[in-house]
Amino acid sequence: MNALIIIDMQNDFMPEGPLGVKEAEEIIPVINNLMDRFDNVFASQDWHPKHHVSFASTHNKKPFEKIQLDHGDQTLWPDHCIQDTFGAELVTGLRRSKIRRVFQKGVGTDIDSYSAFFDNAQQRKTGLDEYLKELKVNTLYFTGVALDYCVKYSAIDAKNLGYDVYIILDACKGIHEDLDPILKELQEKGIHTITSDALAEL
Ligand code: VGL
Ligand code: ZN
Repeated sequence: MNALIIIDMQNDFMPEGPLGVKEAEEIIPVINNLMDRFDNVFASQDWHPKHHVSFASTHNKKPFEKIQLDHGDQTLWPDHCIQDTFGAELVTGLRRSKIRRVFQKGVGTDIDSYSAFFDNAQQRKTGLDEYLKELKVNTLYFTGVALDYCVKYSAIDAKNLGYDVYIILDACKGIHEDLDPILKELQEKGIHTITSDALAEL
């Protein structure tokens, strides 16, 4: 059993949003076209309370500075994906009706969550793993944003949780210009990369 996992395709991560990922809107049709090929489709949703610990504004600092928290470094971001705002909604144009369930993350005020499975201290679970295991899903295909943050950490957790993991490269966009070192790191961990064209031929 396989599943397509769509990471954080939300209005605030689109190019015009406060934490815009370059060209992120280009992958909406790519993801939509992939949906029918999978047994299950799930999405994650970055879902922060106001004054979240990951917001630079909370600390009177500038976005992209780093601070030290108990469990490690925290990069500070512009305010984004605040619960119940338009920016936190799944992006307009995504085929919402095809998504079986949406898992929210980053909901605690004092801790961030890049992964769709656990918070950044690897403590709080989102419920995604339990749900997938109940459905006997063993192979995961990741899409969405940002390839170098939430897609990356979700894929690493998925691999550690025992899934066979693929990242669909043309269905992801990253924040950094040079994604090659990240792709290399992921491949070294046994995570596969594939394109949607190659998938169509399987
Ligand atoms: C993300 C930074 C902060 C992501 C979420 O979805 O990759 N990045 N919050
Ligand atoms: Zn966030």
